[in-house]
Amino acid sequence: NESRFTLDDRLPADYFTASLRADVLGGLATAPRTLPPKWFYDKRGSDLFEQITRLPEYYPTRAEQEILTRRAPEIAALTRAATLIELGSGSSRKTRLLLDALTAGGTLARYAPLDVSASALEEAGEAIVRDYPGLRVAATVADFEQGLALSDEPGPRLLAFLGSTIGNFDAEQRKVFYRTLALSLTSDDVLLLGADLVKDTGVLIRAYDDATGVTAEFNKNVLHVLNRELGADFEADAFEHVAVWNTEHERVEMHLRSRAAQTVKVRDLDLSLDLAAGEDLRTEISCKFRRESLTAELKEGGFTVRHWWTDPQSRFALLLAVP
Ligand code: AVJ
Repeated sequence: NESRFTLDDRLPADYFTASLRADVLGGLATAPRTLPPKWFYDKRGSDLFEQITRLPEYYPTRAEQEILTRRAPEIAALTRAATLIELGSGSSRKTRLLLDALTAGGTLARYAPLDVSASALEEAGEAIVRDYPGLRVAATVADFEQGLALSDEPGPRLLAFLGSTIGNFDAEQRKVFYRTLALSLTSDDVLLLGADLVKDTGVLIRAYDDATGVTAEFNKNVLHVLNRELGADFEADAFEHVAVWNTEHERVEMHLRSRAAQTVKVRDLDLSLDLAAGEDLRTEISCKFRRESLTAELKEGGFTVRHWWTDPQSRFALLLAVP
């Protein structure tokens, strides 16, 4: 099994501290205060996200799974992929639906997950090697925002970017992302993209503000990350978890709202933040999509949408696009 699993760590040794510092200085030091969502996902944050995917209010994971369950055989037949590349693979639970269909189709030789978390890749990779005899797992620890190096994977390659993680990017970041991706793929490769769709605002807000408060814990987890990694002194209880629908940009935003005027110190950055009562830190954007505009932005980014599938309730879309 060992020999079928490789892990290539492409992150520079100081990646976590260096980029976290840059993000905090660039995002938190001045208003409007923002933090990129990637810092939620330490061990505890990843566990909380797993819990979120099982919440009754958080429909995206289940909706995407419904589509994948139904369409995986078609995706395997259409792509005949030799390599499945997955960006931001995390626990790889939904991936198994694709792996099952692609191994049944007899084309798949390699699974290449890419994630910033080495531990998530190790855990998922080892389980997959165990459960799929004959499959090679070539995992890469990398931040796909820094570009992709997909060079030596056998084709045709199916590149999966699931879970509507694309929604964490604003329109400008998505444009750069599509173009970078289009340049790394060849004409027999395909992109499989999961995207959450615009729907009733109440349904959207509840998905990000659940009754049991798991999402609030997840949101506040980023404060624990900053306390631990940068010696900050955030008090989680001094902030309120807020989910907001941004009508102009058609996105849900998660904010942490300062309950009172307070000063927070970030020791390792020599930074002192004066927060007003009611002032928000924006910790995540989760863009919601429409078929026409998503198809158009992909086109502009170098991709033609070939298939568009939704769950029966049209909450979520899975699409196949070619460069
Ligand atoms: C993993 C980024 C797709 O935006 O829905 C879940 C993360 N945040 N609940 C999303 C998340 C709050 C999730 N993504």
